[in-house]
Amino acid sequence: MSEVITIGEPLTTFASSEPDVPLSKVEKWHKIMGGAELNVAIGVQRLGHSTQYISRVGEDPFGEYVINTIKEHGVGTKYISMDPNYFTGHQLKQLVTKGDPDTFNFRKNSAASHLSSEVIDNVDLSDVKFAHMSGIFPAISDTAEASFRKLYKRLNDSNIPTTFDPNLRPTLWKSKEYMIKTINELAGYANIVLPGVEEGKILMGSDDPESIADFYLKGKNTNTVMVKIGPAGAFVKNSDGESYTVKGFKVDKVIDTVGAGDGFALGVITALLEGKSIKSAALRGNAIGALQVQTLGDNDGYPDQKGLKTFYAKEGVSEE
Ligand code: KDG
Repeated sequence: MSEVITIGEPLTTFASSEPDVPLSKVEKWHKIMGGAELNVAIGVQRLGHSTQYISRVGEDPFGEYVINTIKEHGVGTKYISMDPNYFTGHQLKQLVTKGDPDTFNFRKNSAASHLSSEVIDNVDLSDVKFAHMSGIFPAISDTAEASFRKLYKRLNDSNIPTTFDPNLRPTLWKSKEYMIKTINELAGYANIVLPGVEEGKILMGSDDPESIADFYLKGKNTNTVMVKIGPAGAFVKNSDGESYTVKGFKVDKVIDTVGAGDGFALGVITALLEGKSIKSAALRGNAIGALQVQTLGDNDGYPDQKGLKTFYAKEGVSEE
């Protein structure tokens, strides 16, 4: 029995230990656990909600590391299999003093890219209250895209609420045109779409939050769009035409921006699971995004319920 389900590729990630060194020149690395959808599952679980993560890893030391780490975080591993024929996806990540880090992926022909759609038939959705879908998994192979679509269809047929984060990774897609067309189609199957302003520019040609929201509100199932506007917070618009901005939090020192968007998604999901308003969900998303950018790992900054309360008290804000 799990409240939240997601599908993705976990990444054994090697983060450089010195800032601003090109990846080819790095000599010392820290091993961390990454993967956007897994980050969401880890954060949801840390806030006290149960999760299942659908994936596939190789029968290799990275695969063992991934499964052990996922178990340590308490995320459900029932739908993670080990494949002896392919390797576990991995990534190099650069530490930077400014902006987003450079990354390099080793995931073409990875085990997750061979996650076949029959696996999806056996997923039990009976107790699932929320699903998180992101634009990374369908990018990694045609097989992954087919599995992703099958899961999405089952979620939609069962009326399970879904969030969709475009999570643009142009180097993983077969072409930019295919990426734009597919992401914009997939967004329409979600109830809540979570694009970033920069993604808006690529996906629909504007970085104006309201235009981005209006564009995604045309989606068949979409009733709410939350456009992430970086440190400024989030612009929210719903299908009744109501819109507002939920302000972000000031961060003194950004260590690494990776995982902030996933932090936003898990904040939204957990707040809604706890019966909070959409405005509070965006507030929690902003809070978790701000906490995450102050840490090095891809998911280390996500709080538990106590940490979240402490942060709100320090900032003088509360949820409704
Ligand atoms: O959103 C965070 C992810 O970017 C990171 O954990 C690694 O999944 C990853 C990716 O594809 O970049």
